Amino acid sequence: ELTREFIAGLPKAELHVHIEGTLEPELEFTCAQRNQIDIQAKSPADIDHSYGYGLTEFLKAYYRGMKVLRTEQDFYEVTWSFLQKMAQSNVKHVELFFDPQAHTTRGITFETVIEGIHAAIVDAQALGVDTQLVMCFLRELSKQSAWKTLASAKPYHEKGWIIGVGLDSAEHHNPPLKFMTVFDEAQRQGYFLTMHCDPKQVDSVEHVKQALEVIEVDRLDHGMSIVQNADLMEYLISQQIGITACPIAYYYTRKDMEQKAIMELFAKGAVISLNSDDPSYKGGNYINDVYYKFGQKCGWGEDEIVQIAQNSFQSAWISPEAKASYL
Ligand code: ES4
Ligand code: ZN
Repeated sequence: ELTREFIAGLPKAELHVHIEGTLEPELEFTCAQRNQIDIQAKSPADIDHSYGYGLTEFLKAYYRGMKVLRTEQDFYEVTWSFLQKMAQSNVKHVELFFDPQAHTTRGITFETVIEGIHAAIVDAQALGVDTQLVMCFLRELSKQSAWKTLASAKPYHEKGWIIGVGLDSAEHHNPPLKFMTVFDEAQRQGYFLTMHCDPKQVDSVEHVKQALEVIEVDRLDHGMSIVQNADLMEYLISQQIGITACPIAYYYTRKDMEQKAIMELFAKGAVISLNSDDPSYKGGNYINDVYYKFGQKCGWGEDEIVQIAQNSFQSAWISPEAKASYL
């Protein structure tokens, strides 16, 4: 029988979490006060991270919440608070998404964002949490804006502070191909590549196909619609390309955990991991909650959960030596 204690004790990697999506009401309130931003809340209890159904409604809440993040200290604190939780959850390795354009478009500099986040990452190493940053482009913004962001990131990539690039936010009419040349250049510069492909997006299978065959991503975020195309699924599995599932997060935006697709991918030997996505906006469910709730739903025991944790390290962007130390 699966217990919370077993999951809590298991070393894991979290590969799909957005730092802005970990901002809890308490810190949001603190930052709002410190920065004198009126968020119409007299206390953290007045801050509501719930929203209706669907990606658009979620994104509205997500962008509204992060407006209180303005200074290096704010970015430090949101990251530090999250990484402390990861240390307490036996998460050994985190690949952390951040959305620089969600801040630069509000007049916050790229430097402010990355310096704050990075300082917390350095401090969390002492807690036994190893963290790497993955910079996402907002797909509803222009290709030119993504190019500019890639240029801003260059000195930090060269220092080893950012290892990968991803693509997130509003997917409708914003397919992977829109950013093909930007991803080509990122790959040339030595970044790992990943992309969100929402299984509920109308062109989802086509987007997965573009991500795998044209962009040649190193990992796929969501992408659960891949089970609808046997050739693509066979390619993902034979190439052992990691795929990150966030079943509890899906439940909050789509009322569907994609359980069937996840179980099929798992049974067929795909390197599939379980992740939290935006825990503060998905009912406060962090990675151990995701493992427990989804594991229960599937009727999994310890063996399956151990395999999921192994998959998380297997598909992490870490050295073979580091991987061997976790497996
Ligand atoms: C996201 Cl759930 C989701 N979908 C698309 N983009 C995102 N960014 C943060 N969470
Ligand atoms: Zn995500």
